[in-house]
Amino acid sequence: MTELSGGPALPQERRVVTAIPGPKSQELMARKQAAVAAGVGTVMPVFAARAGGGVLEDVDGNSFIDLGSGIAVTSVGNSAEAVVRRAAAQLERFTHTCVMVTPYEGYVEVCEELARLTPGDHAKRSALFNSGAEAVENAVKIARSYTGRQAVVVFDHGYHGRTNLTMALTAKNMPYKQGFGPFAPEVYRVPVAYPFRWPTGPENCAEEAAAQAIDQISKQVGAGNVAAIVIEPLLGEGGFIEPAKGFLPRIAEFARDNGIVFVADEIQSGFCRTGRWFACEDEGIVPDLITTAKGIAGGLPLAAVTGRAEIMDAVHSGGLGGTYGGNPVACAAALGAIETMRELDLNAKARRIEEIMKPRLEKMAQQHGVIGEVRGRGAMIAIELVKPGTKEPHPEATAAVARHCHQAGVLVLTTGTYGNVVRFLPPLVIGEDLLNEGLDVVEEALASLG
Ligand code: PLZ
Repeated sequence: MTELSGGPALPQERRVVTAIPGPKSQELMARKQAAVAAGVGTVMPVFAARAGGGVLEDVDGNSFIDLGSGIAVTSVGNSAEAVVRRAAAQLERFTHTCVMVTPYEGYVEVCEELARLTPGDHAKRSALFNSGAEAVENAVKIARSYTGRQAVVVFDHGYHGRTNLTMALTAKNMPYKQGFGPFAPEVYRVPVAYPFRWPTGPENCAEEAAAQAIDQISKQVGAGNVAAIVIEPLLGEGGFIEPAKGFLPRIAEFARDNGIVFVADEIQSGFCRTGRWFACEDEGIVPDLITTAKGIAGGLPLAAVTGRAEIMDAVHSGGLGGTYGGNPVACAAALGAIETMRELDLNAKARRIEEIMKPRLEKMAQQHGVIGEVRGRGAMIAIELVKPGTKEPHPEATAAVARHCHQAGVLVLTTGTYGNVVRFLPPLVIGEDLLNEGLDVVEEALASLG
């Protein structure tokens, strides 16, 4: 396990030594309430002290099995050796110049890696930013500049960020949009192929959803007005929805036929998370533009837009930028994260995690009617909870399962438009024993629902 964890030599164990939250966390939480804006919520009320490999230790000495990776970020583990080594070396050399003032090699190296790793062997260019939302915004800017068109098409259950434009692109109102409008115009939402909830059943889902989406785009927006179609190949915040097979290729084909820039938002699903460098590879999709963030830099803030050279280069010089985009320390960390992914073959590790998790969760689904569906790929796996015998979402049971896990020393996250999905995003370097122990606790949590 230690050979995989890379991070600080933290005991790779679950250990609950106080009530959750413990006294030190409670004290800090009181300070948080007095100093931090109420809008900045918290999933689990404990404060972090250290993290590495598959665990997160809190300030009271509790050690949690990490099945969240800070929302799919620390795929290489927290403070992974190569990330720390490279970032620390860069910190000593210089912390910032601003790439628009004085460029540096690390920025170029990250863009070279992105050209190698993203799907397609066409000429590519990249631009780096600080957050996923910023990358998505820039993908839209680039697509508009290239096409000379304005409309952007997104999908039911999609999530793309919290800035003004990306709030418009995001489907779910609470908590992301409520009270924050007006939103950016020229954004159109169409159906996505969500097999579990498709009215006529999963068999017809891909074909019918694609037909509806294409019909709406053609009739309501006009294909010739659309600059970009933006989609997550595996939808994250919407509930780990895998669009029915065939849907994505059909939409990509429609985009190609109509001169629309096809943007894959792989901010959550990218960089080995689903057992491939990018989730869209599973259906052989080559996006025109791809947005990445989260897993790319082992925990430091970095995001990118990568795509066809002719599209990326359509923007005038000076049209893309930002003071911190592609910060040198974040770039060094990204090179360390990518090195770790290659060296430890984290794609294989993600597939192995699926092999362990899926059969166990399927078995739990047979025993507990509350699990409506087990889905996902690689280390991006979820259970959708329903009122047993129905497809009615069960957010209360979902919250109860998460709470039980937290109290027992397992960090899990929930997700979904209906708040009824428990999602698992372990660091890809997690030890198998630890992962299995985490699943034991999930099983106890389900059993405790009665
Ligand atoms: N696109 C597909 O998953 C971020 C959101 C957490 P940022 N997902 C986690 C929260 O509640 O704010 C995400 C994503 C996809 C874009 C984003 C946005 O990335 O780095 O959070 O801006």
